[in-house]
Amino acid sequence: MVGRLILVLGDQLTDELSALREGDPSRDIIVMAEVMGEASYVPHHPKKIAFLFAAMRKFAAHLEAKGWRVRYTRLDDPDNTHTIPGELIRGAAETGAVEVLATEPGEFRLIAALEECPIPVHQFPDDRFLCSHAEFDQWAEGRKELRMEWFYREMRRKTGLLMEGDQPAGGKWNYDHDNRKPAPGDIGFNGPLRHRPDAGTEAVLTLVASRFAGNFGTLDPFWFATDRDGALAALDHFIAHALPRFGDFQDAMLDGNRFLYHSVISMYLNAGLLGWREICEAAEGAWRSGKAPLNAVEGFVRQIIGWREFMRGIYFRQGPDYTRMNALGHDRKLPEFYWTADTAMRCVSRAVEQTRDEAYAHHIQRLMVTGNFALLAGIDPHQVHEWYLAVYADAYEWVEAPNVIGMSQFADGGIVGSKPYVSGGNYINKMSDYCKGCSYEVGEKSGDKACPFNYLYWAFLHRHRDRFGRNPRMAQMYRTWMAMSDDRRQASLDSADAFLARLDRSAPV
Ligand code: FAD
Ligand code: DLZ
Ligand code: SF4
Repeated sequence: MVGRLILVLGDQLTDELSALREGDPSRDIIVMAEVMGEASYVPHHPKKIAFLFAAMRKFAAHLEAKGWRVRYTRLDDPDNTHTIPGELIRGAAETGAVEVLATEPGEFRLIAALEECPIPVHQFPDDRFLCSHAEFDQWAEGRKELRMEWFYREMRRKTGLLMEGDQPAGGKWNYDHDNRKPAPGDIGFNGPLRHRPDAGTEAVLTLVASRFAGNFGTLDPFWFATDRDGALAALDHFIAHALPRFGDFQDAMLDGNRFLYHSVISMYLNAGLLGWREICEAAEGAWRSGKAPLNAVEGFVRQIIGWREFMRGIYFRQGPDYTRMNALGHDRKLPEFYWTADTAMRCVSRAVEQTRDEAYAHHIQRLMVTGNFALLAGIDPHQVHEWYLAVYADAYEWVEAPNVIGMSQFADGGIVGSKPYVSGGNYINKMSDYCKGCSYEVGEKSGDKACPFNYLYWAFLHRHRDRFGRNPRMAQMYRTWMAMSDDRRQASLDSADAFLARLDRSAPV
C-alpha cells in the first residue's frame, strides 16, 4: 500500500508531534527539508539557521533509528526546490504518496502555503501547547479585555502547577512584587550551559558560514545544544544554578553579563527539543525540595504557561493581518544602527551587539531597550517586527509578533497590553549599568548631551495625548508632564524634534 508523507518542520523536532502520532512507520515516509524559502523569508541570524539545520539533521537520524523512513533534503542538494510545498511535491512524485500529514505550522504564511499545496495536506493541531486555539477562544469570548494574569490563573488551575488544592501555593498567584531588583554589581555566574559542536554541527556551521555570510550575526562561537539530550542538560543546569535567583534579577541588565539568571531555553522549547510541562515540573520540583524560592519559580512558570501560551492565543485569534497593525500610525524607517550597533546610545548599541553575537537578548533588553526606543522614535512596527523575527534564535511569528506588535510597539492598540511599555532613561539607569559608560547624560532632560530616551519619552506622550491622556494607568505620567513649566516642556519637544531629524537624515545619534 502506498504510504503518506509526514512533514516535520524545523521547529517541530519532537517525538510528541501530532503528525507523527497519526503516522505509521511501516508505510509512511517523513519529509524534512532545509530550504531557502524558510531560511530567507527574513534574513535570519546565522546562529538560528545553524541551530535549526543541525537539530533537524540529528532529529532525522533519531527518527531513522526508531524505524521511520526519512526523506531528508539538505540545503545543497542539487534537486532541492527550496520551498516546503516543492519538497512535498517532489517527495510525492518519488514515492507515489497522494496525501501529506502535517502539524499546523506556527506562522500563517506557511499554513496558507500548505493549504494551497496541490497535494492534500492534512494539518493536525499542534498540541505541544497547553492551550488549544478553541480553548483560548472560549476563554477570550465575551471579555472586554484580554489580560494575561486572568488567563494565567486558568492555566495554573488546569495544570495544577504550584497549586495547593484549589489555592495558589503560598497564597498568592503572582510574586512579582518580590522580583525585579536592580542590577547587582557582579553576579559571579556565567550563564547557560555551553556545548561544544560535534562533527555534524561543524559541517552545518561550514555550510551556514558559506551560504549566509551576508546576514546580520556572528556564527562563532556556537554553543547551542542541537539535540534533546543537550537541551535537557541545559535545562538541568539552569534549574540547579540560575533558577534560585531568576526572580530577583529578572529585569536587570549588566554590560558584562549577557544572560544573568535567565534560562536561555526559548530556542530549545520553541523548536521542540524541550516541552513546557517537563520544564515547569522541574522548576516546581526545585521549589518543593527547597532548592529555589517561590518568587523565582512562580515567576518562571508564569512566563511559560502564562505569557507564552497567552501570546500564542492572541496570534492565532487575531489572524494573518495582525503583523500589519499600526494603531499609533508610526512610519519612521528602522535605523541602520539596529544592524550595525553604531550609535552613541550605549544601552542600544550593547543590546544590538549582544543580539549580533548571541542571537539572544533577554526580555528586558528586547522590551525596554530596543523595543522602547523603536516605540518612542515612532518606527514602523512592521519593520520592527521583521527585525525581531530575523535576529533571535527563538523567533517564530506565533510568539514574536504578539510580543513585538502587541506588547512592545502597542501597534495592536491594546489587545496584548493595557498601556504602552515606554520609559525614559531613568528606568534603564536603575535596572542596568549601561548609563555609566554612555556619552549621553541620563540625568539631563533636554539638549545635546541629554539621554534621548528622556525627551523622546515626553514627546511620545505629548504626540499621543488624545489616545493615552485619559488612560488611568498613565494618569501619573501626564500629571508629571503637565506639571512642568512651558519652557521645560518645549525644550523636551525641541530636543526630540532635533534628534528625530538627525535620525531621518541618518546622521550619527
Ligand atoms: P527566561 O527569561 O528564562 O523565561 C523563561 C521562558 O519563558 C522563555 O524561555 C520563554 O519560553 C518564556 N517567555 C518569557 N517571556 C515570554 C513572552 N513574553 N512571550 C513568550 N514566552 C515568554 N520569545 C520567544 O520565544 N520568541 C520571540 O521571538 C520573542 N520575541 C520577543 C520580542 C520582544 C519585543 C519581547 C519584548 C519579547 C520577546 N520574546 C520572545 C519573549 C522573551 O523575551 C523571550 O522568550 C525570552 O527572552 C527568552 O529567553 P530565556 O529563554 O532566557 O527566557
Ligand atoms: C526558521 C527555519 C529555517 C531558518 N529554516 C527551515 C528549513 O530550512 N526547513 C524547515 O522545515 N524549517 C525551517 N525553519 C522553521 C520554519 O520557518 C518554521 O517551521 C515556520 O516559520 C513555522 O513556525
Ligand atoms: Fe541609554 Fe540614555 Fe543610559 Fe545612554 S544615558 S545608556 S542612551 S538610557
